[in-house]
Amino acid sequence: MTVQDTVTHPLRSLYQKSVANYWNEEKNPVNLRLGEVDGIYHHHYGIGEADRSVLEGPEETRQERLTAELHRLECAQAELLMTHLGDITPEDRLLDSGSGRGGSSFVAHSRFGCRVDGVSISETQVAFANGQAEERGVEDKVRFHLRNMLHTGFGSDSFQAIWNNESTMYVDLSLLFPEYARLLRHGGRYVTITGCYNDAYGLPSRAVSEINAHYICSIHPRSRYFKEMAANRLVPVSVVDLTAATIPYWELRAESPLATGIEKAFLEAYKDGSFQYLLIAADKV
Ligand code: SAH
Ligand code: GPP
Ligand code: MG
Repeated sequence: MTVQDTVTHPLRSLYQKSVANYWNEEKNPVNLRLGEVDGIYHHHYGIGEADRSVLEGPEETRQERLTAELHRLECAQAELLMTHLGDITPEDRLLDSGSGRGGSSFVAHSRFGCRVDGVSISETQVAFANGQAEERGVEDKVRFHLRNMLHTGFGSDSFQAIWNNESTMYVDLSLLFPEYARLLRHGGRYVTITGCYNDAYGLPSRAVSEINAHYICSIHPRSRYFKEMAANRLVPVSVVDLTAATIPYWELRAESPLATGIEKAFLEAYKDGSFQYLLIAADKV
C-alpha cells in the first residue's frame, strides 16, 4: 500500500495498517474456543459473578466447563450493552462500530430483529462475520463492511443507535464523535463499553502501558470521553463503572489454559485504580 492509496482505502495511516494486520492475523484460542461454544464470537471481556466451581470436578471436562463459563461472562457483557441502546424497533438500523467477528451484531439482531451494519478495518474479520451471517440465515439484515469507523461512508441521520464494544482505543475520539453526530438520528443513542485510564490516578500506569503495547492501542483517559461527547452533541444518559464486575472474569481467565499472558496486567491495573472498565450511554441531541 502506498501513501497515495491511503486516500481512498479504509486504512488511512500506517498505524491503522498495523492494527488491521493484528486483527487479520489474530487466532487466539481464548477467542476461537469460546466462540465455538455457541457460534457467537466475541472480542471483548466478561462481567458478572464467575462460577468458580468449574475449576473443580472431573478433570476430563474441566477445560470445557471453564471455557463455557468465560464465554457466558462475555455474553453477559454484550447483553448489558444491548439493554442501554434504548427502545429499538425492527424498523431501526444499528451500527456496530469496530465489529470484530460480529458477535455483538448477532446478539443485537436476535434481540431487536432489526438491521445491523458492522464495520471493521480487518478484511479477514469482515469475511468471517459475513460468513457467520450467511450460516445464520440473516445476511439480508446483518452485514459487515471493510470500512473505517472514522469515515464510514454511510448516510447522515441513518442510525437509531451506534455502539463501540471495546474499539474506541484504536481511534482519536475528536475524529470519531463528529462522525457519530452525523450518522445518528436526533434522539438516537450511542453506547460504548471501554477500558479507560483514571484521571484521578494520573497518567497511564505501567500496567495500562503494557495493555496498550499488547493490543497496539491507545487507552484514553476517562475525561476525554466526556469532553469529546460534549463537543459533539452527545449527552451522557448513563455511566456505569463495570470495574468490579469484570474482575471475576479476569481472575477466572488467569486460571484457564487459554490465558494469553495479559491477565496479570488487567488485574493489576484494575486493582491499583489506574484503569477502569466503563459503560457510557449518550443521547444525540
Ligand atoms: N466490538 C467487537 C470487536 C472488538 S475488537 C466485539 O466486541 O467483539 C476491536 C475491533 O475494532 C476490531 O474488529 C478492529 O478491526 C476494529 N477497529 C480498530 N480500528 C478501527 C477503525 N479505525 N475502523 C473500524 N474498525 C476498527
Ligand atoms: C479485544 O479483545 C481487545 C481489545 C479490543 C483491546 C483492548 C481493550 C481494552 C478494554 C483495553 P480480544 O477478545 O480479542 O482479546 P483477547 O485475545 O485478549 O481475549
Ligand atoms: Mg477475547
